[in-house]
Amino acid sequence: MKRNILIHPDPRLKKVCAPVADITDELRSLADDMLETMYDAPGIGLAAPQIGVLDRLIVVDCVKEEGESPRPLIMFNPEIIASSDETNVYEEGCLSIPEQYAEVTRPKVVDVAWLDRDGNAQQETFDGLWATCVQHEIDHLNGKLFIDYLKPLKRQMITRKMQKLKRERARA
Ligand code: K2U
Ligand code: ZN
Repeated sequence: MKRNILIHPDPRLKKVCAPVADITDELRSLADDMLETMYDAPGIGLAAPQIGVLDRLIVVDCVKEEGESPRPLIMFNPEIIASSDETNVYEEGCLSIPEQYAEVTRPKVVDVAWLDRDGNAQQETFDGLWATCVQHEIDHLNGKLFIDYLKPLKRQMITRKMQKLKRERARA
């Protein structure tokens, strides 16, 4: 079922998440809920801490061309094992920081290793939007948000906007 997405600032979004010891049916069901929540947002990635679960689990699907079949990826304990010196700049957003966008520079190509929903080890090289998204999601597992790459003044401005948004939502 669709889960509620935590909004920054929230202490749970700053935590380093725990590795998944074994992939249970409960975690598989959580991953399915995360995909449903991501598609509904809509987004192209979602990390477990964003729905308040402090485990190392992310889902991504960066297929954006209409007509192309979706490619939902469920990644347990994802790790970046290599990244290119060449970098890419992308205007990022975040479902936990709605309506705020800023340019973030990241390695252009990353090799990622993870366990899939059957517990099998996977490894793949990502570039373009997939590389940006996977790095953005793995940052979430380490308590890092895209605004942490911005200058302090810009970060504080965004944080204050989110605090105002949360006050308004609480009153609604
Ligand atoms: O982690 C999240 O909040 C999901 C983000 C992932 C993301 C952010 C920036 C760049 C790539 C991925 C959401 O998908 S934000 C919505 C979005 C949708 C399409 C392209 C960029 C951002
Ligand atoms: Zn995010």
